[in-house]
Amino acid sequence: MELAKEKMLELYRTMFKIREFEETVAVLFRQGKIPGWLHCCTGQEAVATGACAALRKGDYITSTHRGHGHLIAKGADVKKMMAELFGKKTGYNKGKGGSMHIADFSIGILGANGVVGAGIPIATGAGISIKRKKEDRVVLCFFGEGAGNRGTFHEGINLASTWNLAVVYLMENNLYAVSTHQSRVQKTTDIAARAGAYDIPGISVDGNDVLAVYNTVKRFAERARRGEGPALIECRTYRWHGHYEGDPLNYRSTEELEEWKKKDPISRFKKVLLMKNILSEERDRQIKDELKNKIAMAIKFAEESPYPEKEGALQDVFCELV
Ligand SMILES: Cc1ncc(C[n+]2csc(CCOP(=O)(O)OP(=O)(O)O)c2C)c(N)n1
Repeated sequence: MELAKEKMLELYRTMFKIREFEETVAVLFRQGKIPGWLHCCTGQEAVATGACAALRKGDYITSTHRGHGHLIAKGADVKKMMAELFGKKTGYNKGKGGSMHIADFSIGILGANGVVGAGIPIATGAGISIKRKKEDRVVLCFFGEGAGNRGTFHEGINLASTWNLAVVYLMENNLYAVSTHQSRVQKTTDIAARAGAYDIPGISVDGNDVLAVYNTVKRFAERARRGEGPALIECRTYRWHGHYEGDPLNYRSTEELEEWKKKDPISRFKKVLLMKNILSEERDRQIKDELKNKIAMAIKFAEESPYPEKEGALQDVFCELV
């Protein structure tokens, strides 16, 4: 189905916003302004963007350690994200959680997650809550191909299939789990075939094609919303940066990276938009300037925000039992 012009432009804007966020925080990290660890998703923007655009505001997502793109695409506030990355009090977790622990329940973001594969049972659990409360929502569960080899993948999907839960499991296959190529830990390359073990639909799509991701997620999210149960989608993509910022990257070749850069999801989609006269070079510049400005404002906000007081270090850590 052909999307409306505004929706197409929105996809383009979101992908660029993610790219700008990631490229900027990578520099800030090298400058020592962001503490801790940083896992960027540059190159994978089409997955987060296409998938979240296929959801409704009330739908849930679960994310990963490489979650900035998922959060931005689901509508997170980049100012609060940036402040969190800086460790500032105005951040999503008052600066005490950092990049891998951002959540915003008000817009269905059930959390990034530093534990690989841990979002899968959370998504299944959210699916159970939707079913019990008879709500009109679906859950979209993002995880990497590394996580797909954990027990949580099989346990989570098995239960969702048996109980017919409204969860779409989306594997972002960027080929590497830290430095380990998928082929070293997994014989099959046909991830979608695993869905057969749970008697649910499984499909692999080009994860650098935002429209392919959008259409596929839309189809299976609507199917789940109708009560027809979960699905497994594999999106094939590639991360341009290292596993973490500072990764020596001695496990893959620059030729491989260059090949994937030719499939850049943003410039590919720009060509489509230009061809359809939805975008002009001038409008493209305007969009990029607006979004660069938005990210620059987020940095200003983060830089000008205070650090949390040391007296509050143990607040929000343990929950009060009533
Ligand atoms: C349970 C667990 N095991 C190991 C780690 C260390 N670790 C962090 S990220 C990662 C690789 C994850 O790969 P994948 O799921 O493919 O996601 P990607 O990094 O490619 O986005 C590993 C092993 C962890 N955080 N949690």
